[in-house]
Amino acid sequence: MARTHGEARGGARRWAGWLPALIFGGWLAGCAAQGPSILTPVSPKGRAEAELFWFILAITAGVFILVELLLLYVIFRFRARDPQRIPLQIHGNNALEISWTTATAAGLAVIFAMTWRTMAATSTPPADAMPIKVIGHQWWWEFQYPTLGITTANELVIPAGQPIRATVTSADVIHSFWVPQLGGKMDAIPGRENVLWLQSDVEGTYYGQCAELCGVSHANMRLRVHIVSEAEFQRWVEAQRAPAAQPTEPLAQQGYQVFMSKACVGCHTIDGTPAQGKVGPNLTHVGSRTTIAAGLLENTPENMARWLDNPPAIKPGSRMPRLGLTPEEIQALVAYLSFLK
Ligand code: HEC
Ligand SMILES: [Cu+2]
Repeated sequence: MARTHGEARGGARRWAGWLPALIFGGWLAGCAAQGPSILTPVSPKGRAEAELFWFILAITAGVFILVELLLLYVIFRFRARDPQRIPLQIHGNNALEISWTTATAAGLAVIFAMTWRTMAATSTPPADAMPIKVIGHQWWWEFQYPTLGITTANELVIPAGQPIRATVTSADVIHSFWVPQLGGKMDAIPGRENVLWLQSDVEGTYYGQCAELCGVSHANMRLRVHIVSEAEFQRWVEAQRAPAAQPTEPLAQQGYQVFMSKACVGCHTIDGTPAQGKVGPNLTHVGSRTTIAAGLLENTPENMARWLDNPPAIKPGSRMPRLGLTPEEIQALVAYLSFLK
């Protein structure tokens, strides 16, 4: 009995020895992957926050190294050479205690001041910011551009260099809007509007993710931010403001009929048609998005067919139910939806 116990302990200890190596290795691998990390910021806000992170890391790493060096010094300098001897009994050392208390307080005061400064510099968007409304839904994102009259989903399009004043809220439970390279998270709380400054000079596509556990498909609630040139943004705005395309080919026309005769109209809006539902994403220009179902699937005809056939199989808990469509209806719907550029 005692032997097995001892062996188990020894085994655990052997593994514990490897743990730091595993964690450190995983951390290095994470850096190499260059994913959507707060350490590769592309926005003024993200850069300010990353600088603060490195600053605090430098201070705390300095403290760590100092403490470990002192510890090693004490271990070797004062180790018990004669186990029989009772060490010198002292009550304390006022000078030492006062100095390490004030040094710690001073260090924390510096960190507090730097954090305060960064928060003050990043919490309010510049005055010329363009407003965008961000609304979290289980399990997708709605984006409204009130000054442009555009409503879209899951993919934000922003011109490079243009500051955005995002007001973040939720239609159901608490979510959290997070695009790591653009800076901090912002809670999406029902009945409340939190303001977040978004901006980037670096064109490209950046990944985001809901960062607050919001139900079974929380991990499937993704988003993308496309930072594009001013000219490209103007083209996008024009296309988004145009009414929904009228299908011209027979299969797409048939798809239009299926859409308007099914439950789809109760949940989805397609501008310029009788479909005015507000439960799911606005589909007026769904064909212009690169993904569907909140970044889960590339927007291809095959994936669209898979989604329409059985949404909860792709996204557990999906608020779009399985509607029992026939393969013919699905093909017609796919033809119509990919028409809506
Ligand atoms: C009960 C409401 C409801 C009905 C009925 C419904 N949908 Fe949906 N639909 C949703 C919701 C909610 C989503 C968002 C799912 C998600 O990403 O979590 C969605 C997503 C979609 C998407 C993906 C959009 C995107 O940009 O990600 C398409 C396309 C779509 N629905 C088409 C249809 C069609 C076609 C019908 C009718 C056959 C239909 N829906 C019926 C609620 C509904
Ligand atoms: Cu969420």
